[in-house]
Amino acid sequence: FQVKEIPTKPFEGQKPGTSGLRKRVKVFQQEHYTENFVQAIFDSIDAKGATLVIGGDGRYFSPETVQTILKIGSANGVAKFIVGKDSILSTPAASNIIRKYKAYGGILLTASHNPGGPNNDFGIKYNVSNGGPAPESVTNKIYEKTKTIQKYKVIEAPPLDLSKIGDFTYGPSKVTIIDSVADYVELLQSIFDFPLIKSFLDAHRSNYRVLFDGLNGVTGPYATEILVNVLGLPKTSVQNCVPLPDFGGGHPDPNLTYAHTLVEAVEKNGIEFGAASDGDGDRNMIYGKGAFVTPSDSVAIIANWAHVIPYFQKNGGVKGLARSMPTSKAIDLVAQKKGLEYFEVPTGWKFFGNLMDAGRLSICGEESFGTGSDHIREKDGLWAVVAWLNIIAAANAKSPNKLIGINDLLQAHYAEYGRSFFSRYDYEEVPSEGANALVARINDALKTGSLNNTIHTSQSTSTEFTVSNIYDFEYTDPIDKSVSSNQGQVITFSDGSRVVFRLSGTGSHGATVRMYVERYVPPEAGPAELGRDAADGLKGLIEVALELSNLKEFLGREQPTVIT
Ligand code: VG1
Ligand code: CO
Repeated sequence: FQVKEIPTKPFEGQKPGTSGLRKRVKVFQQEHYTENFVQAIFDSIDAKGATLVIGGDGRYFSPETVQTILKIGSANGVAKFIVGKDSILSTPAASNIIRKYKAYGGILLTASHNPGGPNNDFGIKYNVSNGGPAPESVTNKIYEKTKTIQKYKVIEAPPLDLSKIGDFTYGPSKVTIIDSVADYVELLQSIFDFPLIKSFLDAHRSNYRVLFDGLNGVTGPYATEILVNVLGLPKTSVQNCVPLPDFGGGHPDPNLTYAHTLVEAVEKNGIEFGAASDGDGDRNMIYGKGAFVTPSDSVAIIANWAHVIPYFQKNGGVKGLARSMPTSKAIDLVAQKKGLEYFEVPTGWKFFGNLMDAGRLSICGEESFGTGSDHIREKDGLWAVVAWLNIIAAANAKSPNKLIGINDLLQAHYAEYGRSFFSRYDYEEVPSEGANALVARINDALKTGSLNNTIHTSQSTSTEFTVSNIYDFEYTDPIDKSVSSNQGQVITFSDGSRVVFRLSGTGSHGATVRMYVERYVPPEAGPAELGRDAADGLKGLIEVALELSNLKEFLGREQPTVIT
C-alpha cells in the first residue's frame, strides 16, 4: 500500500481545551484543517502496531472525519481500528471499549453539549490507554506539533462502509466495526443491582414513573436498551432517543434551561423520576416532580449511598472521593464522616484519572452535571441515572409503607450533612478584553490584599460578608507531581462561603466567564432554611460577588447567559 505525503501549512489555534479541540464545523471543513490536527495527534503518540478506538456522538461531520482518521491512522502504522457502528460511541462507552479491549488510545468525535449541524460545533478529542482524556503533557505536545506541521500521511483506500458490523481490512490495517451499545450495557449490568431496580419499578408501575430524555444525542439507543429492553419499562419512558446529526436543532445540555423538553414533560405529567443526558452521553441531570438535584448534591448522595451498589461492595468498598474545585463541598462532608480520603482537582475529567489508576479514588463529580466512578475514566451520564434508580430501589426496600422519592433523599441528606447552596452564572461569548480585565482586577486584589477583611453588605437581604482570603487555584497531581496553575480565582468569606471566577476552556469561539457561588448551611438551621430555593438562599452572596468583582461593568452584561 502506498503512503502518500501531502504538504500542508500550520493553522493557528489548534489548542485542545478542557476536553479536546472544539470549533465550528466550518473551521474543521477548511482544506487540511482536520487532517493537520489528526496528523498532529499521531506525531505526538506512538501508534505503530497499535489498536485505536474511534467513535463519537454522531454529530454532523463525524462520518467524514472517521474516514480521515482511518486514512491518516493507517498511513501512520495503526494495526487495528475498533470503530462504533455509524461512527457512534458515547464518550463513556468509548472509554469502556478502550479499557476492555486494551487499546492504545482512542479518538472521540464530539463537542459534547454544544449544538451540532453545518453551522454549529464539531470536536476531536484524544483519549489515552486508561480510557481517559489525554493529560496536559500529551495535549500540549499535540498543540506544539500543530504549530510546525509541514505534511501529513495518507493511505489511498476507498471509504469504509461504517454501517456494517464485522471485521474488515483497510489498506494495511484491520478494522472491527462494533455494536455501539452492547459492551456498555453489559458493563452497567455488572455494576448495579438490576434485579432490585426491576422489582421496584415493576411494583410501582403506576405511582413511580420514569422518563429519560436523550435530547436527540448519542444516549438514545443506550437508554432505550437499558430502560425499555432490560428493565422492561414502557416505550413512553424514553423521549428524543434517536441520535440526530444536529440534535434536532437543540442544545443537548442537561440543565434546567436547555433540557426544557424533559422539564416540561415531567411537570405536565407529574413524573416521579426524570433524567436527561448531553450530546455525547457523559453528563446527566436528575429531575423529578418537584425535585431538582444539583450535580454537587447528586455525587454526594451517590457517595453516601454507595454501599447499596454491588460494584462498591466488591473490591474492598469505596476508596476515595473527589470533586473539581468549583464543585460544592457537599461530597467532602460525606468523605469526612465516612473516614475516606478526598481530593479537589481542577476542572475537567482528565484530572481524576491518575487518582483512579492509583486505586485512591472511587466516586467523583463536577458541578457541570458530570458524575462518575472508577468503572471507566470519563464521567458517565447513564451510570448516574442508574445509580439513582439503584439507590431509590434500595431506599424503598427498607420502607415498605412509605414511597421514598428523590426529594425525600435530598431532604434526608440535608438533615444529616447540612446543605451547600450552589449556583453557577455563565457569561457566554463576552469580549476577551473585558474577561481579561476582570481576571486582572481580582489578581490585583490578590497581590495587594486590598479586599482582605473588607465587609460587603447585600442590599436586598442586608447580610454582611467579610472577605477572608483570595487565591488562584493551583493543583499538584499527587501521583505524577505535575502542576496545573491558574485554574480559577477563589474568594473566600468569613462565614465559609466562597465565590470562584474561571474562564471556560471548552468554548468554540469568544470568551466565556463562569462565576460559581457556594454557601453552606448546617443541619441545625432546620428544614425550612435547608429546603429553601437555591436562588433565594444565595441571593445576598451573588449580589456581593457581582459588586466586589465589578463584573457587570467589565463584561458589559446585566444578566448571565445561563444560570445553573
Ligand atoms: C466545561 C465544564 C467542565 C467539564 C467540561 C467538559 O468546561 O465546566 O466541568 O469537564 O466542560 O464537559 P469549561 O472549561 O468550559 O468550564 V463535556 O460534557 O464537554 O465533555
Ligand atoms: Co459531554
